[in-house]
Amino acid sequence: MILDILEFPDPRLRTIAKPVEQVTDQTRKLIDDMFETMYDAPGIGLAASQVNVHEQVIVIDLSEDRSEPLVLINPEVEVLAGDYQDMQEGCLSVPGFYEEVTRIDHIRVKSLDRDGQPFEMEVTGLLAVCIQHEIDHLNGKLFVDYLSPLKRSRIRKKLEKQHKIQA
Ligand code: QAP
Ligand code: CO
Repeated sequence: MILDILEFPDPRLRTIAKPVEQVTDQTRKLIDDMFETMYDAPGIGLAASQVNVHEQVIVIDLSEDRSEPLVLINPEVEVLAGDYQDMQEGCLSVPGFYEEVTRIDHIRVKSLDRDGQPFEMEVTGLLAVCIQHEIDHLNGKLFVDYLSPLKRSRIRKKLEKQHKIQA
């Protein structure tokens, strides 16, 4: 089932997500719907917050052919090196806007998988950026928060205008 994606500046995107207490069939249904929604968009990452479910669930697939689905439940990040990377970011909740954001390049992620089993991975590059972007969503944070207030308010005004037309 394709879910509706909340768009900036919807205040529901600012909700702090709760940890998943137990990974159940209901969690897996949410994950399946999130992948369907992300692949349909299409996008490379989606946090449950963006579909108005305020639980710590993330789906990511950086592959061209949708062959590398990655699920993160209750993710925790540890910074591994002090170096940074700048990358052009977009977001399904901020459609049509792309801006450079600076993030940590090298992290270790501890998480549960879709069966509730813990795993760890060390990541760099685009995957590291994407995981940090999605974890920000779980904390009510958006990539536009890293931009200047002027850039952010321009984006907000343009999207608000579009939302009025669509309404
Ligand atoms: C987050 O973003 C990300 O504006 C995932 O019109 C992005 O999947 C992490 C999308 C870049 C790292 C680098 C955006 C689709 C998809 C749009 C996405 C749009 C249609 C964004
Ligand atoms: Co996003």
